[in-house]
Amino acid sequence: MTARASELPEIPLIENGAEACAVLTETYPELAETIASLHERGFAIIDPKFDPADLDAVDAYCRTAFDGAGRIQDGGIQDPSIGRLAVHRPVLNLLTKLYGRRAFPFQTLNFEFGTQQQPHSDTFHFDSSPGRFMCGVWVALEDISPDAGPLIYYPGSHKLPVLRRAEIGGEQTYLDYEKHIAGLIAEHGLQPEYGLLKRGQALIWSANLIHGGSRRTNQALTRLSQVTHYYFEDCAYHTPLDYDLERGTHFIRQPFDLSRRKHVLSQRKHLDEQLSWREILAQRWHLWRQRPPRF
Ligand SMILES: O=C(O)CCC(=O)C(=O)O
Repeated sequence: MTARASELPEIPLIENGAEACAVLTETYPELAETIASLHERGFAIIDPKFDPADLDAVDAYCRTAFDGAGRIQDGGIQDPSIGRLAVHRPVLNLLTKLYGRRAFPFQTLNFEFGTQQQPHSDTFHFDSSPGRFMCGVWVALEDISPDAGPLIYYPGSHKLPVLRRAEIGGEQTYLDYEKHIAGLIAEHGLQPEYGLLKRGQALIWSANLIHGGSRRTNQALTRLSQVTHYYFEDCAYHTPLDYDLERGTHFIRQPFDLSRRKHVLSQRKHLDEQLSWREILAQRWHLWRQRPPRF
């Protein structure tokens, strides 16, 4: 989809109230279930019909490449099948329809075991202006056992306000953030659900959905999975965790679009504050040095 910047929605269509979702459902009746689930509950389980040969190839690559670490970031650089899952056209098309802006993948993570990661929202790691133009797609590379520490998520939590770094007390470290999220779960009585997906199924989560990795009750069980994080075109991209509290300035990202294999510049028009060119160049230099090699 190509649209003029002025025609792009300021709020993801899927997050813009019941009326926008009714229009989406009318336009794409075949997506009615996905639209309803993502809108109401903040996640949707889909079958993207990945090529089984790609699933086998990712599986085979990861089993040898984990090498004790159990986690591979941006593995598409070494293994094209990981990249192919990330740029799978039906997923890109679906996200583009649901959000109203072109979706692009900018990071992959592959896991061997359940992560047991504390509940969090991706908005604290990868935010955008306008807000909520980010989502994760979690792919099961094998049938997930309840004892393998499946993905845990809290339906409806995506509707909570996006937590700003300045709102978190204490030393404002990541630990304080996790405590704050645990407090929100208790305060709102949020009830968890678990991602017991079958191999090849995927779960889309909204940027603000609280999720993490549940406890592994059987340490021997693997939980092979790939998470791809997606942003959407023509936004400013930033990392709230690195927000400069003293100066009130964002840490601007320059994400690497895996589908077009190039960096995407943040659109400064979407930012309230004006960073000096010196700061922007320093941030770009920092990100350029971390850039993934071309694959
Ligand atoms: O796979 C998991 O257990 C959690 C992954 C996750 O939280 C993330 O990638 O944001």
